[in-house]
Amino acid sequence: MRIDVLTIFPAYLDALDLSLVGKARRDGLLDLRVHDLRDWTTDRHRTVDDTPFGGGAGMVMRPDVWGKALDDVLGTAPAAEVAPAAGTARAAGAAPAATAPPRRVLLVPTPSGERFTQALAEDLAAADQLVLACGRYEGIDARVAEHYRHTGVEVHEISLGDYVLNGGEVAALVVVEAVARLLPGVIGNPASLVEESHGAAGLLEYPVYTKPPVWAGLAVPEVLTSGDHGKVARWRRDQALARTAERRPDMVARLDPAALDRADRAVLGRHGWFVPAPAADAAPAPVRVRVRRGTAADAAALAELAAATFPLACPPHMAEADVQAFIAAHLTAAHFAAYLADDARYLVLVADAGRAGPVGYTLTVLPLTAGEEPDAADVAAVVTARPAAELSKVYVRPAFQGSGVAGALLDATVAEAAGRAVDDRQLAALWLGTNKANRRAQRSYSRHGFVVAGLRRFRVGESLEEDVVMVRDLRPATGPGAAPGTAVGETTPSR
Ligand code: JDH
Repeated sequence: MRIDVLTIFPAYLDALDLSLVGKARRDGLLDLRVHDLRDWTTDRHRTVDDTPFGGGAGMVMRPDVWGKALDDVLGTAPAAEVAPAAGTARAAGAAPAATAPPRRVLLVPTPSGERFTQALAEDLAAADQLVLACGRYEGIDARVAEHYRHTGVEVHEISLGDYVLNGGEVAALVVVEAVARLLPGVIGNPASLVEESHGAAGLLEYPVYTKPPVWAGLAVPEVLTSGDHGKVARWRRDQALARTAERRPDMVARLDPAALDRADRAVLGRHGWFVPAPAADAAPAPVRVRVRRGTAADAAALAELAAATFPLACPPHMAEADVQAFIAAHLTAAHFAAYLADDARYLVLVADAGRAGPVGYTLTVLPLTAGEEPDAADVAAVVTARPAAELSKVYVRPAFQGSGVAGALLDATVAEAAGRAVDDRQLAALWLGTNKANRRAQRSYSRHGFVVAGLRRFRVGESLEEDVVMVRDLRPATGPGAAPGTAVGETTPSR
């Protein structure tokens, strides 16, 4: 590959004699030529800039100087087109030449360019010639890029990122280094390139470690010295997912859910990212969902969510009229406004998907005094810990059922409830009633520390329903047999 760099500061690119790029040049894999733009000036002061038309601060680089320089290095000088070299003109009807014309690309770094990415570097690595036009001052007269585009040259105005540099030279260094390492023979061990492109696609890299095994009091994570390759691979993927979730939400939102297994989804869920079920109109992508306390402003949206979700959770024998009557009697915006206004009695947590609005909520009914009985006598009989609060509703929009949002809501509700006191007594238990036939719900609650305590019977319209009562102990566990979800027994950092 040939790369030409045009600049008024050729010495800026001296670094390209070093390291991998320097070796590629010496090995003849890369023909890199750095030119002084002033060599194409004709005046005594070797002027490359002038004042901006329309006024404003600073100076702009003249297009005429750039035009002469670029025509020379691109080989697009008008004379070459009018008079092709003897013997190159093709007779009419002759077969096209077997070799494609060389692909020449003009790259113009500018703060207003398209982001320079690995994808563009990979594309550029297949070109025959790159020409980098490094501007200074306020940049290059806009007609330069326009003219070469019209001439049929492939032109990319590129930017390294959203910060302001003084000129295009640093971008030229970046482009040369990013492209050169992709050229065949430049990297000694091409396996690392293969790993790069087939590794955890779309994720940040996992952290890496070497000797000594303990440094500055910090131990290398034990799994890396365990010799268990399966565990190492899973740990590295967990780390890559966690880092990406923490540092690059833009990358998480672009992940392909088809490439995410259960363990991946669990890691993302712990960082607040959930994959909804595919919708008719859109391929699913991970969505950021934050669990927060409800406010008065949530009343209407929660009522809508409850009305849309409640019927789906009802047993099939329940009459539609009974279902609708229940919604009208318990799940209107006015009901939610009342819950949200009374935070001594009700705890409302909302799973908030940002612009998509609430995708789930929990409603917990708190006792007002430590001795207060839970709402039904048969429940009081099975829930012996006091004071106890009732986890009355866990509603999740169908698209997010199975995504882990319910689990995140449950964890947050348990954590909030565990922090509550009634009459100066810590809440001791969270209980709930769930339909006896709904095994899936019961499994989900037991995964979050709820244990079956007994049964309760109640009416919905004409039908007699039976619920399983499950209880989650909120008292801090002691010792290694601690209940799941408590802080006790959680891993601590090695320092
Ligand atoms: C090429 C000259 C300096 C500085 C005007 C722009 C306010 C225009 N990622 C990148 N950042 N900067 C460059 C870059 C900078 C360059 C040149 C590339 C040639 N300059 C220059 C300031 C302005 N300024 C920002 N606005 C917010 C107005 C040019 C770059 C790359 N690649």
